[in-house]
This record gives sequence, C-alpha cells and structure tokens, in this order.
Amino acid sequence: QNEQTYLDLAAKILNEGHYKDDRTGTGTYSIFGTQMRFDLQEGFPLLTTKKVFFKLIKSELLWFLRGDNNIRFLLQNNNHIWDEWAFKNWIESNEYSGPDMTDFGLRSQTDAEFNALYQEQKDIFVDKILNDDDFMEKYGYIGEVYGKLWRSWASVLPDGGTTDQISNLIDQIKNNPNSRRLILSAWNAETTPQAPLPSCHVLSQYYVSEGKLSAQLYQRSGDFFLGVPFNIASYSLLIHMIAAQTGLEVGDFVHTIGDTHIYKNHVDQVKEQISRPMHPLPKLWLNPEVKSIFDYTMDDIKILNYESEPAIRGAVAV
Ligand code: UFP
Repeated sequence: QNEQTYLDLAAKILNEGHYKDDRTGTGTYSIFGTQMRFDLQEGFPLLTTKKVFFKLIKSELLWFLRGDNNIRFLLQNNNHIWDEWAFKNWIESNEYSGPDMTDFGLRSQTDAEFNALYQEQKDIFVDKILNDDDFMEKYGYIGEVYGKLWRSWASVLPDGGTTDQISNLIDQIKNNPNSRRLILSAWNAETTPQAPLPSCHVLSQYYVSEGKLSAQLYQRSGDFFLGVPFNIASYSLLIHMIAAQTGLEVGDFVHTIGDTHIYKNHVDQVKEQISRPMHPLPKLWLNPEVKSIFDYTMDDIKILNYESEPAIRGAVAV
C-alpha cells in the first residue's frame, strides 16, 4: 500500500544516508533526490504508523489559500506550527525587553531551565498576537511565505499589481487541461531567500488525464520524520480540493524531494515507526456544496475512518 513507500524510503535514509551538519546545529542523515508516488484512489495518505494531526494540516492549507501571511488565523485554530518564525522577529526587535532568547530553537531542546523561560515568553507572544491588534499588525506577519506567493505574487513592473496563482491554475485546469504549464510556484528568487523560512515546497505541477488530476511537488528540503508526513497530506488535500472544484477525480500525488533528511535526534523515533503495523488508509470527505476553493471552512473538510498507531514525539529543529 501507499504508506509502504514512505516507510521504505525512511529505512533507506537510515541505511544509506550521508551524515552532515546542518543550519540548525542538529545534524542529519540525508539522501539527495528522492521520489514517492501516492495513488489517491487508494485512500488518503495520512500515515497510520503514527498519528498525524490532520487539523493542523487543514488549518495551514486554509491559511495559505486565504492568501494570509499573518499567524493570527493559525492561532485562532490552535495551530502553532509557524509560531517560531514570527516569534523570532519579535525577540529580534527593539521593543522586546524580556530575557535573552538568542538561539531559542536549539537551547530550548537542551536546557530545561531555558525552555521554561522560552515557553513563558512564547505564551505571552501568542496571547498578544491574538488579543492586541496593533501588536498583531506589527509582529504577526511572516513575510513572503506561501499565502502571499500563491495568491498575490507581487509584480516586478511598477503598476503590475499582483498575480493570483491559485485562481489562474483552477481556470487553466478547467479550460486548458492538456496544458503542460499548470504550475504553482512558491520560489521568488528576489524575496524568498530573505524569508524567515525560505519555501520548502518550491514548485508544484498539475496534470490532467482520463478525468483525473495528479500533481507533482518539488520540495527542496524535507524533514522526513516531522515535516514530510504533513507535506504529503497537505498536497494530497490540495489535489482533492482542486479536483472537486474542476469536476475531476483524484489521480496521483508524486512527491519529489531534494535534501531528504532524518535529523539525528529522530533516528530512534523513525526506527520505532518502521517497526509498527500499518492500518488501512482513511478517506477524505469534502463538502460538495462548496462552490469555490476559497470558501472551504474547517467543517467542510473531514477525514473519515482514521485508525492509527499512537503519535511519536520528536523535537522540531528551528
Ligand atoms: N520542513 C519540512 N517541510 C516543510 C517545512 C519545513 O520538512 O513544509 F516548512 C523542514 C525541512 C528542514 C527545515 O528540516 O524544515 C527547513 O530548514 P532549511 O530551510 O535549512 O532547509
């Protein structure tokens, strides 16, 4: 089944991966240039060998589709996956006067006392983003990330306005399904390298054949244990949503990853996961009443019959 592809690649990275240091100071085992293919007719590829929190995937994708790049919407949905990037802007600003938070990502993992201080500061930050509009306007934005790039790509021309790639993509899939130019890009050579987290999912391409919609993602960097299971589910959900809005069935999700890595401190977790039994894949339900890709709400998207092994914790490298 589909999930075996993920487990096989995980085992291959552990067996054959090259060790190298990385930006976060953690260290990884990696293989360069990998590919997995998931047939979405077989079921929805939410991994079952560990529990994956689909709600977070759902609210993040809705946030991207809103064209939003302020973390308030995520926080309102109890989603904290982008907190660190906004928090970093805050602690590096002149207005921040709390305890020294330099290198909080690494230090919070190795120093329990610091971690307590960090959690306290982050709670204060989250609370202010949620409840203080001025603060949210100043520190809630995280720059040129997916929402912005997908929905309002800024023109290089002085009066060029912005481009809504999602609307254009849906229009092209409906009206020109044989096109070989069905591209969604999230890499702007000018602005992306300066973003807090330069886009990991750089580019995706869409393909229509026999009434089915497939897509291939090129991901430049994949944290195989924590990030990749999310990325698989997120793009699979996007394919389902675009298919539903263009009158197509779902085809394959092809996931190509550049630097495919397992962090040193995730090795035991990955071994544990590989040893676990798989369950049948769940099904995805989308509310058929929704008439635009921009109108889905949290309640319009549901995962049915999700049975999984328990979650496995692992520290996020920041
Ligand atoms: N990462 C993912 N998927 C994502 C995302 C981040 O795997 O969607 F946003 C991981 C990859 C890498 C880290 O471990 O986050 C980003 O670091 P870098 O920019 O140095 O590649």
